[in-house]
Amino acid sequence: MEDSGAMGERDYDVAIVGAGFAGMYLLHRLRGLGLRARVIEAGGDVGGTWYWNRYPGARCDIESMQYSYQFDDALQQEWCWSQRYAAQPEILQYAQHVADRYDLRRDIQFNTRIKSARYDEAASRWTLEAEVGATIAARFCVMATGCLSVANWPRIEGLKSFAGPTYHTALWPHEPIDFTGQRVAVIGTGSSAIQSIPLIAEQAAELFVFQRTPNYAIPAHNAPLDAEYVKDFKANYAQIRAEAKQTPPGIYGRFRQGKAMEVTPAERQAEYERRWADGGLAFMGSYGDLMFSQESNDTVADFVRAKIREIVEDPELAQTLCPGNIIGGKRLCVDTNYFATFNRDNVHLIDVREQPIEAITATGVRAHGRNFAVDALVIATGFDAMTGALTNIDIHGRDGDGLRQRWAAGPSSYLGLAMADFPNLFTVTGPGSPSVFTNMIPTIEQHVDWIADCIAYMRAHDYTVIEAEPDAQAAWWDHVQDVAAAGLKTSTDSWYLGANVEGKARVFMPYYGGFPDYCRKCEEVVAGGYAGFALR
Ligand code: NA7
Repeated sequence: MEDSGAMGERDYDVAIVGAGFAGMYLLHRLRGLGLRARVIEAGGDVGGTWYWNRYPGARCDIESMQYSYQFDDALQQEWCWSQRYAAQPEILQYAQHVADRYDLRRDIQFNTRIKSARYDEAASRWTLEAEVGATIAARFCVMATGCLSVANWPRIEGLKSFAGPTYHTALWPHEPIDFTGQRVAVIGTGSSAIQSIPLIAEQAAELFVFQRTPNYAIPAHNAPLDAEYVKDFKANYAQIRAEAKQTPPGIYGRFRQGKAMEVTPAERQAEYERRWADGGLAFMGSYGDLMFSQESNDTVADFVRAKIREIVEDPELAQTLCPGNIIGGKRLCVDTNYFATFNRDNVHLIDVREQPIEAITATGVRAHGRNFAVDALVIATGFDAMTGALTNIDIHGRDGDGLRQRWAAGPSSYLGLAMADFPNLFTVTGPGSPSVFTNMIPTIEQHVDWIADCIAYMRAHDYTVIEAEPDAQAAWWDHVQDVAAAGLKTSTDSWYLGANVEGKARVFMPYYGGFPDYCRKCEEVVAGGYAGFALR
């Protein structure tokens, strides 16, 4: 693929935004094709969401042996995970190891946040402009900007007036924060709060947890990895990875197809007990219909509520911690000592469901008519998920229409990979991709391979422009909505629906049809000569 050279060193075949797991692997693949690619990254190093999310207890909820690249067997054989679920520092070290091993950093520009991307139709090129300094141009632009990368700040009066330090879990400082002897408030009880609260509680003098919606959490039973288990896993990696690709979440594990109501209550109880003892997200793999039948879902939700009542000593407190909505509507959490933490004398739960937080004051959080005085504020209110990182950039396609305007009433995308009227622009795990319902790294690899293969195909066939066709995009998006509506997922307010961000359109964004069906569709598109895409 030729380069015009008009912009000298700043003109590339492919501009990649983001140096998380997607951007890193894409750079590696494109180099292998002999293409000139440049990655622009807002952070100071690689790692994406794992670079920013450094709050205490930050940990992946997918087991380490599977939350890793598989594109190079030597890499997966040599890397040694220490625990069943790796903590953020170890995942970041892994990302850094990959950057070193493949010498990626020489083509990554760090500390540079892209503010706009514009397509010039006459030149068939994208121009990307950074907030400060750099402008680069490239034939293709790939947004490898992640699904959970833009912090969501709550709109609470007086948030900026707090005199002490305010920490957002998604933008945690790089130096360790010591809460010893402090009074701390945590706002939110999603995954980030559930992971950090037990550790903050061990340090803080008093911890006030402001809960709007209680969440389900399954114990992680995290532990150091057994050497024999790792050896065996590594010896069978290829087989395990292949089997994982055949399961809906793309995760190797026990996912049963049967219906919960087809077995006796005693059998169900035994199955849930076994899975509770095993721990982790595979808990929801007990039966195939848990996310499709209210009756089945009730059985598993009741089971978890009973566990919460067993763990939490004060019955009234336990009741406040028991979620009432379906289990799995919001993303299920995986915890270590979360519910037990509420048995501590220094931990206080404030239910702000009926009476929302009134304001943040200079000295604390005002709720229920009183001021909870604290020394530090932890905001654990999540992300502008799936679309935030894309709409934060002013992206303009062929006819100058901006993505922000296009998506004002909700996103639409062909396969989560490309959008009509945005030629030569790809997204990795964009809306409409199975992304967050799957093991992200293998899904990222699949998307990156698809994009790299597509660019190679275009080069081989002398095409310079590719663009999703509006009809194909609309059909895929209808399918994404139909699949979601067929189950229980849409019945709960969640970030999958954009419900967590005030003013955001409520549209179900990830594809819930499972990884195998998604991959099949992508393969059919390729086999059909990039069916649903216009190539010029
Ligand atoms: P989440 O899961 O979006 O959780 C955010 C939490 O913050 C949730 O409990 C919210 O309650 C709560 N929240 C948001 N705004 C407020 C206000 N104004 N007052 C009180 N509480 C509020 O974000 P996480 O960072 O924990 O996790 C995101 C994903 O990262 C997670 O699912 C994993 O995939 C990794 P709500 O439920 O909206 O009532």
